[in-house]
Amino acid sequence: MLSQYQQQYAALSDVTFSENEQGVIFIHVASSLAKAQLCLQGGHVCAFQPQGEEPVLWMSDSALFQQDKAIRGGVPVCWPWFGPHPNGLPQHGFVRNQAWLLESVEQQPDGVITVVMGINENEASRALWPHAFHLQLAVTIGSSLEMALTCRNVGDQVIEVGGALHSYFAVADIGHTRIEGLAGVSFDDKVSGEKGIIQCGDVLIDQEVDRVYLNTESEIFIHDEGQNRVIAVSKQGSRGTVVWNPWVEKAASMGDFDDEGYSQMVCVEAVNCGDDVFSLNPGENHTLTQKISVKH
Ligand code: TA6
Repeated sequence: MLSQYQQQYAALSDVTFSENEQGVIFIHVASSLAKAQLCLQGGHVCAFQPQGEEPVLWMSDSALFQQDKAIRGGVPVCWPWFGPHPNGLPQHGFVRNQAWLLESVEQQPDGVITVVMGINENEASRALWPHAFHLQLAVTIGSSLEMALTCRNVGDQVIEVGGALHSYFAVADIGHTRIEGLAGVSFDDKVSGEKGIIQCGDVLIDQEVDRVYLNTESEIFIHDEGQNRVIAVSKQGSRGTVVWNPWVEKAASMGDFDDEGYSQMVCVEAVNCGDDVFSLNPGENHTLTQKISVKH
């Protein structure tokens, strides 16, 4: 597959491909606008760095890039559900653990590059979730990063679908970071178990935080004060926003999460969960989008 992709897209000098020892294929983008790295394992955006900026996405130094393993950082795709499954199926669904196919790569005259990755039902997915689907992630790389996750019901039954773009953002220092845009929004706290708490002001993180904010379509502003920048995250097709930082103990308990990594990351996730999961009739689509940009 690697040589096929290299030949197919040889004319795009800003796009190259590589494969690691575990057979994971990476797509490297280096244009005048930004650098990015994607991989077909999990349909995963691993890195994004606009020209003149520091990296925007966080990736654990001990992340694993291998078949059947979710990647600890960047933007994992959670689908067809977010979080734990009532029947003990894999947390955050199964597509982040599977190899996707590269469907297309295009570059516009202005230098913006769009990479489309896709996955269909397969023997492994049917064993977990007996439905036919096509899932596609279109990643548009320019001075901002746009992601559009579109699922299509290609079966003959109604399916219920949730999911998330589980984005890990890089910050200089979590102690000098605040998250604006959720004031007044009700959230369920997965750490304390409390539900229906109203957010007062910006979200500050000085302990483990795992919050599901409900009924919000707000744009989020991550004030990365240590780097004098704001990471703006807007979304469509989702009414849930999750904010997560594992803090010291939970970070240390995850083998693929750097022990000190918690101090330089925060997850802000565009989510379809709870009463925001949706039913798709045969032939219907749903698209979840997010746009990530850096402002000063
Ligand atoms: O989005 C927050 C969360 O649901 C946390 O509860 C934590 O489990 C995190 O996702 C990471 O999950 P993972 O399965 O990738 O380790």
